[in-house]
Amino acid sequence: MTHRALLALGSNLGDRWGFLRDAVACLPDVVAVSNVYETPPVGGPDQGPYLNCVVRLETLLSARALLEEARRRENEAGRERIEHWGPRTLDVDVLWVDGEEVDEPDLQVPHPRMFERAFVLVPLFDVAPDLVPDTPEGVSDGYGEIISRGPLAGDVSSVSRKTRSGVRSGED
Ligand code: GSY
Repeated sequence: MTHRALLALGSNLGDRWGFLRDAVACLPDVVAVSNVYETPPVGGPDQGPYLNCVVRLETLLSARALLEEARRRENEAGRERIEHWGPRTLDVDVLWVDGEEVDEPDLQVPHPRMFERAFVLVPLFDVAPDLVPDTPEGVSDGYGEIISRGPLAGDVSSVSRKTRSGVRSGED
């Protein structure tokens, strides 16, 4: 039996749209892709804004196997691990796997900060609204602002989606 898994993607270096698109195209078992949001950077040095989205998978893969997929996608994007929380071409985090909990040094699922980050919760709501609390607490990175600014026009999935009115053009 397959199970649902959620992965968060972010990019704030180089061809942000291209890195997200390539990663989504190469990830296995993707069944839904959120809108893309431009979000202020959280933590780390002074750096540019991120593009963030969340993908939903229906998969047989475990959280550990999904982490390996995530690392492969990051390496393909030329990700360099120079500075903790520093700018990056691509970040792929395993947020959630239905029925699985992991607490190991290199992998915690559910992701320990997923409910504190507006850049995760807003796109997560697009593809798995049941996982988003009605009134998220302890979110400090501009939840209301990201929602009111809305998603960017543009799509990182190969499945075309109609551009909705009121969305900003966000192509770099
Ligand atoms: O934890 C993922 C990488 N990351 C992000 C991100 O994806 N979006 C925003 N807005 N800030 C971030 N800071 C880090 S580190």
